[in-house]
Amino acid sequence: MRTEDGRTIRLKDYRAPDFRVSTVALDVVLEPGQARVVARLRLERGPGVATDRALVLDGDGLELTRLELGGAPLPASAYEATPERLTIATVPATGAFELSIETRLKPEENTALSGLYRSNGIWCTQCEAEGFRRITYFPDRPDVLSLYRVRIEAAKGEAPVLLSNGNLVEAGDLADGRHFAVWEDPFPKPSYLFALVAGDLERLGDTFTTASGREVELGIFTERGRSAPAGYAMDALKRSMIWDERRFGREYDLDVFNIVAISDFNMGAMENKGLNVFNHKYVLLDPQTATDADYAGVETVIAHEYFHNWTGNRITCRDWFQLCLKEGLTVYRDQEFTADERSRGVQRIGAVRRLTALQFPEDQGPLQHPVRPQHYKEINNFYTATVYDKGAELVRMLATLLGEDAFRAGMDRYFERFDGTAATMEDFLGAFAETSGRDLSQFALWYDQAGTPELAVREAFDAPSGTLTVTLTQSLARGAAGTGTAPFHMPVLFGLVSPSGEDLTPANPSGRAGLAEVTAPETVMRFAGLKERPVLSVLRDFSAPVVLRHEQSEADRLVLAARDPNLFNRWRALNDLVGDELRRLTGANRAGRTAEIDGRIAATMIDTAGDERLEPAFRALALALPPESEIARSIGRDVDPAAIHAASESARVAIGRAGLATFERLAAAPADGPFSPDARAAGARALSLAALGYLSAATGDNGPAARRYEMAGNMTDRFGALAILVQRFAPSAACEAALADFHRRFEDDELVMDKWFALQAASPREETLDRVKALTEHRQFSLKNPNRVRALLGGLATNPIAFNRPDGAGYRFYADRLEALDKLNPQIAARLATAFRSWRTLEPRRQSAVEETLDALLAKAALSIDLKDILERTRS
Ligand code: B3K
Ligand code: ZN
Repeated sequence: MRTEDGRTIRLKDYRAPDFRVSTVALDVVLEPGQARVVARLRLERGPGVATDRALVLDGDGLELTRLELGGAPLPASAYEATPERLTIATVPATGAFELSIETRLKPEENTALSGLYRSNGIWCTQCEAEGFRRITYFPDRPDVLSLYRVRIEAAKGEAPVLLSNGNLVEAGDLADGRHFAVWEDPFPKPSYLFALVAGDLERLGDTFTTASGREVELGIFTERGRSAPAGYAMDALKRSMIWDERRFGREYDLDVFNIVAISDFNMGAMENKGLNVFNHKYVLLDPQTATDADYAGVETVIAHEYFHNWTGNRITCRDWFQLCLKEGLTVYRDQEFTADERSRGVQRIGAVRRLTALQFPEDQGPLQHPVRPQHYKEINNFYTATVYDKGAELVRMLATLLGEDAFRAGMDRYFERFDGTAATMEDFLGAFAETSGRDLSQFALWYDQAGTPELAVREAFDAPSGTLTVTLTQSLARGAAGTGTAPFHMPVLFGLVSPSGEDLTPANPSGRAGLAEVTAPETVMRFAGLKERPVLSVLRDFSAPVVLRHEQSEADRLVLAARDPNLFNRWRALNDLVGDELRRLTGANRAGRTAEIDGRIAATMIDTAGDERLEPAFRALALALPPESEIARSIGRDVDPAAIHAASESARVAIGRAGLATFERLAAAPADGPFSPDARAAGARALSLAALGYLSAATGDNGPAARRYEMAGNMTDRFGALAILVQRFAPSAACEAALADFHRRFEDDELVMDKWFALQAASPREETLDRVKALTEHRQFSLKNPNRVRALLGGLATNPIAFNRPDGAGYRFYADRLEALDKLNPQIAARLATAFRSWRTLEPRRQSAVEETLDALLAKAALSIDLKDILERTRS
């Protein structure tokens, strides 16, 4: 673990690499307890680099066992090797030269899961962002692109399958039951896209013919006996391949595309060229063990990693500051895929819920940073909601501003011009500026100015002349990142709606109807010739990532909630109405008063849920209360999470009572038939479970949920019912019985056990903390498995009551486990530590409890750079 005080790396200090590496020949010998790696690099000094500049290669925890320059061993006096760096003072001034480096690794002891490690007996690698330097010394930066040839050798019994990037060019048996395989990747790539997998794996195979007639062998590799549940992932892969051809004209480029499912993995998946490595959570599914949300997650992640083949791999990033170039763009692409494959409106609502729940608090707190950060200490801490999700919003805004055809033309230009290179945000935006002829310099501010802008909307209607005047005012407060506050160029989609739901949006002679391009601090729009005052539906589809301040009457919002032709805004009107109510109820709650949710709002929710003309998934979303964390963020100061939780609960009970008949009807399980994971069937299940939740709240009777649990024919229903029992009826005999039954049924399935751990950790009671403590001692809990850690500790962190106990016990316990985790896996520890990011908005007692906890943890001697970086920024 690196604990040396991290240097700050700055975008403005970027310099082209001193040395290029044209080819890499890796020879990896896997043996019990160790791996030997020989890397033969063909290097050349970059143009204009001083001829006496030493060769400095990155390392991380490496042990050098042999070094040759130009085929001859180097004397110890000619170089300096530390675990972190290899420095060779004198290398040829001109021309190419060869360096051969031998290192010895201990994959079994690698609990950080970065570099080469072993998971359940399977050797695998994770190199993004800086894991390759844990395998061999290398200029480990994304702008060094090389051709790789990889030879892997292992015992055939232990590792019958040997995989790396590209195409298989040679394989054969060796003495002593060993064998080897050689893989060659014809596309130059940065070291972070290197991958190797070796183990006793089972293969699910298929083929795909690209638009130009190329045959591609598809393989999904899993642990023995688990390839059947990879069928849906394979189907999602083929759909992704067709979609990228049709929508973006992008074909796959190698003869093989392999995916490997691994049980210990730091994130969702990794887009290594031709050899994606996945957390098995995003590959393995069957109706008895996976929920509809799991199916949707697999589809998204499979698509996302596949789409990286063009946005990330064929065109990569010049430096890690440009991370959004591949991540924001690829998230945008996977969102569009989901919108086309499922439902555009429902997809958009889900994406915006995610953005406001995860990115807004980051953008509005101490961990704030621009979509393109300007400095970092540990790059792994910048794989954030801001880079990914806000990054995707920026691409979406570009598409909205330019329109579909001009956006596609810009993408085509980008692919054409930068294929095979390591590019920047300027390169990307430049392609669009060129093809559209538009000036995107103000738009580019979105990448460098941190924070969520506010968009204030004022309306004035002059009845005699029938004129509506709308004033849009944008502003941006300077936040933790201290970046600029100049006005942005943003697309604001809008519409005018008659009280009966008719679309009155006037045609726009100078542009697209319903699109306002806001560039100034204040923009005024006038709509004349209106017979009556229309209802303004603004920021349709959430066309810009802003906090909207629209003083709109409840009556107007109720019109939009019931009738806006724009499905997204219909949802948002309802969601905002409910959000305002939850804030009001929270205030009343803290003042010791009782208050009830407005009956008209509850009625609109219930009517929407019962409206058969709407798709079930949308009706289910209409029933979802705004997340409590979202209410906390919008309150912004002196937050009492327990009061917000109580407000949500009382609203749920009141809505449940008001809509009892509707909820009884909807909660009846959807008709039995063969299970289908498609969006429509999933939407129907979601609606019925949401209704069951309200029914249970209204009646206080656990019977219906307990029965749904027992009768469930699939995991969505079973888990949905169990969640109601654990969230609403714990502690109770019914709840304990269901939890025990669930454990009995699924104890051998790791992925289902994650659900079991997560659910218990999320039960909103103070005593849950003791339960979580006990579960950390459970024989099936381990700090070494990221999924299990995320389930139990991550589950606790989202628990409004147990985590935020006023006595601070939740924070202290959490910090204690972070410290232990940090010794094994700094990346996961740092990620979990972001749970404290909104601490300054808490009421004083909890705030000082967090402060003490952070200070105590920061005072510990041996924290990783990763964890320390998050804690320091959070505390600042
Ligand atoms: N590119 C990887 C994430 C790597 C994270 C490194 N800490 C997965 C993805 O975004 O597709
Ligand atoms: Zn990605």
